[in-house]
Amino acid sequence: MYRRGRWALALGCAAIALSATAPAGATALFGGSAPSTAHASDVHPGGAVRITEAQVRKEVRPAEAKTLGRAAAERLARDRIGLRALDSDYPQTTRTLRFNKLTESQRTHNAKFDPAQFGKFTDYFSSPDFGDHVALLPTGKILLFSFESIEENPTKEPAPTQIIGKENAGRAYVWDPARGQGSDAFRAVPPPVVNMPDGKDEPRPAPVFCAGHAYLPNGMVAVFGGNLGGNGGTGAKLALVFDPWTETWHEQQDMAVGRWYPSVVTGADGRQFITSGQSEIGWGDLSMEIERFPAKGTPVSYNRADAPQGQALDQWKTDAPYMMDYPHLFSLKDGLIYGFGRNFDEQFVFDPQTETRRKLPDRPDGGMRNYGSAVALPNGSSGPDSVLILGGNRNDPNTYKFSGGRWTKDTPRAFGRTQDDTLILPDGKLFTVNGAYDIRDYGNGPYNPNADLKYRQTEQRDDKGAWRLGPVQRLPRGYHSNAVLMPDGRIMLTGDELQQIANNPDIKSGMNGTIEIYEPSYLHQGPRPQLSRIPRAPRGYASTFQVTTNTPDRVSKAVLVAPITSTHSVDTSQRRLELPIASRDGNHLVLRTPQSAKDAPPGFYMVFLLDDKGVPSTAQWVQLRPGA
Ligand SMILES: [Cu+2]
Repeated sequence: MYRRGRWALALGCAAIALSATAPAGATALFGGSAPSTAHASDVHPGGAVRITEAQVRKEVRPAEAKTLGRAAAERLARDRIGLRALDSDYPQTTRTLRFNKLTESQRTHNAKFDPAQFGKFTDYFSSPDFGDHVALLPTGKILLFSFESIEENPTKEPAPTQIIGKENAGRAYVWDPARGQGSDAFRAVPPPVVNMPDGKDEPRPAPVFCAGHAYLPNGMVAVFGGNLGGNGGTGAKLALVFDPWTETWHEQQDMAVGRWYPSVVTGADGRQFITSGQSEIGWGDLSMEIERFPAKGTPVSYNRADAPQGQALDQWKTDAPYMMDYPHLFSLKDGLIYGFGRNFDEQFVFDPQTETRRKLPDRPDGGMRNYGSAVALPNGSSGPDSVLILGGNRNDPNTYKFSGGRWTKDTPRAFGRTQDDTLILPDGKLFTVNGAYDIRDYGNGPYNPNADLKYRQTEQRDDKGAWRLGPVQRLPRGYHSNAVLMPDGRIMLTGDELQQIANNPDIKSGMNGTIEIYEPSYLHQGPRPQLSRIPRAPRGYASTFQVTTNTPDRVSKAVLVAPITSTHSVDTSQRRLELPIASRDGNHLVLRTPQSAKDAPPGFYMVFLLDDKGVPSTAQWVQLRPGA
């Protein structure tokens, strides 16, 4: 029935006349690769679908009228007319042509890259979700969530951000890579049905998109905020937990304030630090309160059988005065929470013990950064003490490092990009994918899916900090794009509903998202070390544990890599630590765990064994838990 909902919604917008301007996509297909300087600002408003009684009479199928009754047959007839109207609003041929062209240009461009040097894009397949929010689960599966789009025309806004009522709903799926790439590899795990406080009394799957998220120490994913609807982005108070072990959602008590575009990080104490986001009043009114989950008096759950249910949050004594949403939060090795705001002068450090904050020096770029990537840099066997701010300014290729209380300019990338994602690979190198010119702008004006193709280029940073461009991804992916390092060492790309809608060769298939797989160069450099066994029980800090390998001669390092949960280029969980090898005995290696929860907050981590070139094994999971 959701199809009906979608065109009926377009009908609901009938007061808005069709724009007199031709849709942007129709004429400028595959234009030059240089970004247009004349930046179109005409956003094409939603079109009207007007259906006359005569049209309905003509469309009604006598067989349907006979078996279902006249009223039902008329409803179906209206649906068909409505869907055709939406189709004609943006031709399928344009989507197919653009997709074919991207496929072909990817093939040609990537032919020159040696996979052993640059890695290789291997797979591209349909997904039932856009993947605007992702979380690698400690089961090896990947949680994808977003919303039902309200548009199949990529020159219009596809997200129900401005919708108040039942069309403003969330959706979620789990992809199991072990089951391959067909539709049965995905399982629908819809968010719990809630009745949003929007005055509509229209219960629907919780609109948990444009929220913030982080892992709980028991491997679950806590999601805070979402879309209340309207006014340019209005925050919901939702607090939900996704249990990967049972693949079920659990509602918690509401937050004190609404949050649309908040950030969340898990601290050394295993609790979530939640701040920022547009408030319940809407865009421009930010929620500066800092909330904590669970509340101070509630014990943190380390047990995978204990899904929090109806737990309360509480508030810090201080607040976080960010004027821009989605700040980058990191819990660094001193146990403090660092919050790097998008404005240059909104850099703070927060102390979970004293619930106080302190201002950090201004970021030297002296400006505002759009959504863009940031990572906590690997620091040997210690937790990270430095952060690299990368994306967010299309005019600034520089990267900025915060370390030891001060900023330095770090090695530049080839060009500036926003909406990018940067991953820490098991070998410690950084890898950037995705990116765009601006929000829903790929270089040729807003809501024009024809992209400046330079943003499809991946870019990799070596041990010395030097960047080099690599193979191109299939789709341009900007706003709402994501990338995930998988336990087998491959990288999954997804997200950006506008591009996924714009390039769907079959928009009526019911699969309106896509996933791309990239194999880093380390998967093309011969045999890999093997990690055969790891203890299942949680491990404590400053202790040791034994792993088994069939390739002891090929193991020179062991590393701990945190899983990724990300959205809007914000990923607060990524970190990589070496696990020193304490001793070796045949096929057995004894590994040392991190010194304290400040180095690596409690939770589930991937353990990779590496050879001397940095080629990783497939990972296995270990849970770090204080006192275990
Ligand atoms: Cu968003």
